[in-house]
Amino acid sequence: MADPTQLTLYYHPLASFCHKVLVALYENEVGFTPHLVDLGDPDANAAFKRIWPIGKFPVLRDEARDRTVPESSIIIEYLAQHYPGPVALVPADPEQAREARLKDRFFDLYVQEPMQKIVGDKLRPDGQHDPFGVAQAQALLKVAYGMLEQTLAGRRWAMGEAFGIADCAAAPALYYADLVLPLGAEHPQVNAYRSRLIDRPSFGRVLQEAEPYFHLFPG
Ligand SMILES: N[C@@H](CCC(=O)N[C@@H](CS)C(=O)NCC(=O)O)C(=O)O
Repeated sequence: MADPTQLTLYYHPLASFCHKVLVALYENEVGFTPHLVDLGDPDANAAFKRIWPIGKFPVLRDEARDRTVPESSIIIEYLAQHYPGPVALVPADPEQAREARLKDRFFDLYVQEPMQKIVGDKLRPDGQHDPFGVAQAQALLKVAYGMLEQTLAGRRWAMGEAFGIADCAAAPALYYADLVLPLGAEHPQVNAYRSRLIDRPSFGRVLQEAEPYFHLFPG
């Protein structure tokens, strides 16, 4: 297990892209120090932007290697490379690895990002909403749901029997997407996959830790 003092995760317990990395950390029981960033606090916000000026979390800081690693997929690649465990987050086989990365991108770009757009719009002040953008996001999510309904048929996890990076991405993406655009009865495969993700102990722990903050989730 990694020395928890050498890895610091800048994150927020409610943030879906942070959930993705937390699942990866918990899967392999990698020790780390959680650093909760309150972006609403000007000092904390400024301090975080000195680490990663883009200002989006998660960001992993590895003191042992003197590396600052932003972007959830890159963090998971980094963990797979430097802090491996029983769960191979990225498959060893290059063809399988490419496929897993595509699925990771799919969940980020076509499920999580449209979900964020819909949620983000609820947080906008009156007069600043973007109904056209929200409708586009809903349409994209529906296409993604339909594609997943096909690709998940007969699979326990995104890549088959082995849990990995794509499932880390899928867990928060589908958890929240269903809240803003319900999967409904027409997506039984995706619904069942989402339930399996929620039952996975690593994601269950993430949801439990997010519980005290759920009242901040709009709607
Ligand atoms: N591409 C980034 C996206 C990260 C992201 O969007 N993080 C959200 C939280 S889930 C965030 O930091 N939002 C705060 C903001 O945009 O101000 C990743 O994969 O890590």
